[in-house]
Amino acid sequence: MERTYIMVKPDGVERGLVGEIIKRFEQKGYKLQALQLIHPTKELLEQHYSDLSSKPFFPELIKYMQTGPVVAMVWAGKSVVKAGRTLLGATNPLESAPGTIRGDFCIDVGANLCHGSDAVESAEKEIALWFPKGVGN
Ligand code: DAT
Ligand code: MG
Repeated sequence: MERTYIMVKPDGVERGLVGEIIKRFEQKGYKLQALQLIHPTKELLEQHYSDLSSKPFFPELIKYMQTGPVVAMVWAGKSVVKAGRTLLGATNPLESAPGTIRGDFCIDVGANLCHGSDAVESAEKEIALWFPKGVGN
């Protein structure tokens, strides 16, 4: 079964949107396989976002991701990687469609509430990175 890595970022946790984000994946029909509240280290975040290390916003991104705990999750189901990205909405919340999580709840690309893997291979890499002991099933 296809899996993806979904993470509620510090602003999503702080704003009390964890339940709302979980609800949208549940009501779509996806299955929650693992969930953990994590205070990520700089090293973990730099690995997670290694593809973006040359971007000008990278230092700020790593700093923002350490402003509070994140909720790390694994979701499973048919085409969950692509459909998960659709549920999240476009990266820039000003371009995210209404009805998506980012489209409904935020306006700032630097605080866009949630992360979702962009491909099956990156999903498996991210799951291994955030759940090094495995997801238990
Ligand atoms: P996504 O999170 O939609 O996969 P991404 O992988 O391109 O987007 O970027 C990761 C995060 O980095 C994104 O969620 C928010 C931040 N980011 C991306 N582009 C940015 C920009 N132009 N300015 C500030 N932050 C940005
Ligand atoms: Mg990305």
